[in-house]
Amino acid sequence: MKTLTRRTALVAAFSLCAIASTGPLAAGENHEHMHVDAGNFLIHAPYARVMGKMAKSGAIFMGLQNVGGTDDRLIGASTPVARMTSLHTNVEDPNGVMKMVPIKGGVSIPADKTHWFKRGGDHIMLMGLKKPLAEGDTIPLTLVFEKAGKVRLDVKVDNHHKGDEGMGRMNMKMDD
Ligand SMILES: [Cu+2]
Repeated sequence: MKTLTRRTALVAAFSLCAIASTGPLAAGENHEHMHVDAGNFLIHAPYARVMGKMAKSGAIFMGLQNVGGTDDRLIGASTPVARMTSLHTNVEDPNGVMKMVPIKGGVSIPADKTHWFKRGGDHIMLMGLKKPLAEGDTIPLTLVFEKAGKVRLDVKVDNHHKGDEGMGRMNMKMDD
């Protein structure tokens, strides 16, 4: 029952984004979730959470909607709260275990498309956290796009994020 409810909520959230990305983006348009207008990109529902047992790592998730009218690419990210920030994805190894690997060459985001960074898939990895990601804290994040350049935003820590648990297994191999 719980699972069903979550799945329904997820479908609802994605439907909203589908509507938003196909229609014209009128000023003051309401989304059910928080979004950031960053010029060429609309950033949907960004949040950060801790990863791993020792909470020395974290990850940031969001939807990046390209509204700039030209194909672009996310080539990097940085935040002062982590010693290393990188673009990661999850792949299944020959034994069926999901492993995190760096995304080489960045993430392509064609014009008018939305790319979701979500649990079990692509994510912005934070390694060597200088302090724990405390619930409700806000951390500064800089995204670097090939064409749109640097975009600075604040990302809220939400360690109990609901809605994307069904996106995939997060059976990570981590050293911490
Ligand atoms: Cu990762």
